[in-house]
Amino acid sequence: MGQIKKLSDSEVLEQIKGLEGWTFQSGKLHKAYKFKDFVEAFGFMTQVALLAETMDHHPEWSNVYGRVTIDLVTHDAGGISPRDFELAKKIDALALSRL
Ligand code: H2B
Repeated sequence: MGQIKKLSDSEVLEQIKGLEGWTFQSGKLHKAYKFKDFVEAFGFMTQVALLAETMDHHPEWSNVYGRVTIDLVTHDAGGISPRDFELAKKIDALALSRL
């Protein structure tokens, strides 16, 4: 696990340009999703949870009714790694599939 590469701030800022709606905040990849109600939000969270488990890469997140706020960081790397970008893209694909 110790071999995961931590990306530099400039690498993060470059790669984040390829994502929609994600920002680099407090050393993490951050995005807030809005769904029409709690059931939609929680259904999305359930899908993300199962995806995260298969990737062995887990989000920091919170939920208030239809809003799901997600922060991605690689604890084992002490910063952002390619795994965070991989998970961010997959979470976006899940969110799109629920619209
Ligand atoms: N998730 C995240 N976001 N960062 C990690 O470093 C991490 C993880 N490490 N999920 C995994 C689990 C590790 O603790 C297990 C043992 O593989």
